[in-house]
Amino acid sequence: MIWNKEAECMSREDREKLQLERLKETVARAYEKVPYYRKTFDAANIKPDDIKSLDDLEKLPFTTKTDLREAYPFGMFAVNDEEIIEVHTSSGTTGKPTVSGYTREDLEIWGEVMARALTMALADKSDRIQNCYGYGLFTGGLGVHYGAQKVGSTVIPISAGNTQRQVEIMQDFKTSIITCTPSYALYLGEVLKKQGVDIEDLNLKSGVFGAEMWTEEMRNEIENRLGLLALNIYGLTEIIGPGVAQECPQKNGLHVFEDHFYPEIIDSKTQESLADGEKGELVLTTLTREGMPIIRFRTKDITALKRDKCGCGRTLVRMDRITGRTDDMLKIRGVIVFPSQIERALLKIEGLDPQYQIIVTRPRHLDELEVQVEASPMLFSDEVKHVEEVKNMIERKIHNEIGLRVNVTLVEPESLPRSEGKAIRVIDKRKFD
Ligand code: DLL
Repeated sequence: MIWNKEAECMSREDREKLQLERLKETVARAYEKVPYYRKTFDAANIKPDDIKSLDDLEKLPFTTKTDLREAYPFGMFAVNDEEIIEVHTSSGTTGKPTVSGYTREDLEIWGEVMARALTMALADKSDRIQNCYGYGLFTGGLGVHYGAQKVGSTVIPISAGNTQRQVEIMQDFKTSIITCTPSYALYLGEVLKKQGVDIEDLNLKSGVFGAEMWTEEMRNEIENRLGLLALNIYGLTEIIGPGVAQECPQKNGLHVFEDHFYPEIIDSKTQESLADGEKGELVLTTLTREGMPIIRFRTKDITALKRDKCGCGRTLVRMDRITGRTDDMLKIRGVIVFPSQIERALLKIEGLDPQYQIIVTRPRHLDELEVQVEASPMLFSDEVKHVEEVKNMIERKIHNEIGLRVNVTLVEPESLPRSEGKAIRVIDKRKFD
């Protein structure tokens, strides 16, 4: 089943015509309504009328997460407040998040692309979709929700967490499609096994997993454990949320909904465009967004585009699964964490020499974050005398900063590796390549 055959299967020529038309409108509106774009276009000496072909997009300046943060909270909106009917933020827990604002039409489009994504993952009216992405400011929960309702499936808005309840609902409601992060899917599989649940007794058909990096090996594990077809969904708050791209059952890359989001791949060092098939940083431009048009957003996600024919019949360009980032952003249990946030927390602690190392592991399929800190004698003040107290205090400070629990290990002074160049602060033992 294809949700929107016309949009998903049109010829490349027709689609490019549509993209150009929409690009021109977007650029003109951004320039007219958003001071940030006016400023950057003027600085680059570009006027909206200079965009005459899709290749001209390259002339436009990039937009970064920092630019969006500087416009916090609503500086990137291109419409009056009255027209914005919903907001979401990126999933980091502290620091200024990036805000995304939606008009009624934007929510309509979000529902449309999510309906396409879910249909690609075999959803129809007869399905019960257990949506275990978090509801709230995170885009995962409501994004899937809008798409599921558009398709007409029954959405079970259970949100994240409470694994026991997830298992019960999955059994009692005969859930046929599950949506969550891939690491949570693996964990669910483990819990099912432990509880002796036979997957033959479940009704699972497919799963729509994303919001963090995962691998082919993880796909195999999830499919075996849950007895379903595991497909990859990609998206980001700044652009719309989930529903920028989705894998079809051919499992040969994620179809980008390019009539709404225009993808480019650049070399992140030279910022030059790369050809199809070449691996680089994904850059996205919204083509239909009203509330917050985004031009040439540097996602920092690494992938490549391919345009060869897909067996499913869709002509939408495909992107490879994300294999890395150009920065040090980590996603821990679906939440964005930058090592600098941990450093900031450590620097607030008196007497602490900020020699630290962050170790990310995935024991039993859920991310764990360990922070090793050198235990200098200075840390032990009159009030805190014991190792356990110091450890708890540091864990609390980090928790306040990033909103996640971490394990702090105090190690001998001067025992962490010193580096002569760039310090290696993060050891990510999860494998994504
Ligand atoms: O994670 C939106 C989403 C929700 C996508 C549910 C899929 C499912 P943010 O919290 O803003 O939005 O994080 C966006 O997450 O730039 C990638 O680095 C990473 N990411 C998202 N999907 C994937 C994926 C949501 N399928 C950031 N594979 C992005 C790898 C992903 N990384």
